Amino acid sequence: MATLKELSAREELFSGGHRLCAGCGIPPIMRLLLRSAGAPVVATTATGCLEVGTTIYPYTSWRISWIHSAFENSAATISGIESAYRSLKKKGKIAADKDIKFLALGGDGGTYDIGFQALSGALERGHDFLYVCYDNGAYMNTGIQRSSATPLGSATTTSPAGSAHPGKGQWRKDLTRIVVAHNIPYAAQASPHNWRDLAKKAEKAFNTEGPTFLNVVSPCPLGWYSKPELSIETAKLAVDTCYWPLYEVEDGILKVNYKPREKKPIEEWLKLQGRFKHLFKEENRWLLEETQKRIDSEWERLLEMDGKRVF
Ligand SMILES: Cc1ncc(C[n+]2csc(CCOP(=O)(O)OP(=O)(O)O)c2C)c(N)n1
Repeated sequence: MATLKELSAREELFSGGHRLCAGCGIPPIMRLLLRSAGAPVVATTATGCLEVGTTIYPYTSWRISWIHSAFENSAATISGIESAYRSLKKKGKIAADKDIKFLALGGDGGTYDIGFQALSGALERGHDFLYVCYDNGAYMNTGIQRSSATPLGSATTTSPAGSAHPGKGQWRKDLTRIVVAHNIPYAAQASPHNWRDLAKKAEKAFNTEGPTFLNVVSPCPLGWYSKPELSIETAKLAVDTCYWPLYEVEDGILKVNYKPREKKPIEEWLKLQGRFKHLFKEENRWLLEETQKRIDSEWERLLEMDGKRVF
């Protein structure tokens, strides 16, 4: 893996001056991703904060070839590009030794929900690309609507917390597990607070032939009602509470990449975020307990699978 010195000496391909919010998790994820590719990258981005915040005409933050796809088809767009690349190579119109990496990007709405069909199809067809989902846990760009990635009990504009409901009523979809079930050569979960782990996974994914996938937790001060200056700490707590375990599945073998020495109670992560404020009221205590129980059992299950073949 490239060292920190090497990574920092590489060209900055995601420029500053974009309009993403202060404290948004997306920019550090993108900067590290593009630095980790080690080759030219062609990227597609689904409609969402990343696309809207980086391409306000006539400006762009992208110092690479970049295409805005529709909300639902980032993976289909990259499939077409990658197929064209293979065909041009075959025809000798692109040099055989030329190495270009293909990257599809989307938020959780564009990946877990509306873009899922395109993603699943591209994984099944076996295109050579990396898909990265930045998971900020709601449709943030259009006003904080709940997605299937939104945590249980979270208040969003379409799952408001009040006397009738204590926020979202369902557990989040486990997209990483669903992607793993496509039997692709590499899939992992990462977080921007752990740059080494994220860069290593990005490098591995870019250098693996076939479809690869990274699900990266992405703090969102706007929708999480959290302090921008605490974003990285909030991401770290998502991992230290085991809400967002860092693990990878490589050629079918699962590996837990980080086991907190002291697993923190989920309340520590929740209390930094206004979207969970109502959970600390006495009448909603049961939801906190239910959340903790579910996290504990999912973490235990993951530890049981550590080092084992999962497909
Ligand atoms: C077919 C379609 N439906 C709805 C929209 C409106 N829309 C654009 S972005 C977006 C939300 C994106 O959410 P997510 O993928 O989670 O990314 P984020 O905004 O959080 O970055 C929605 C609903 C659209 N562009 N196209």
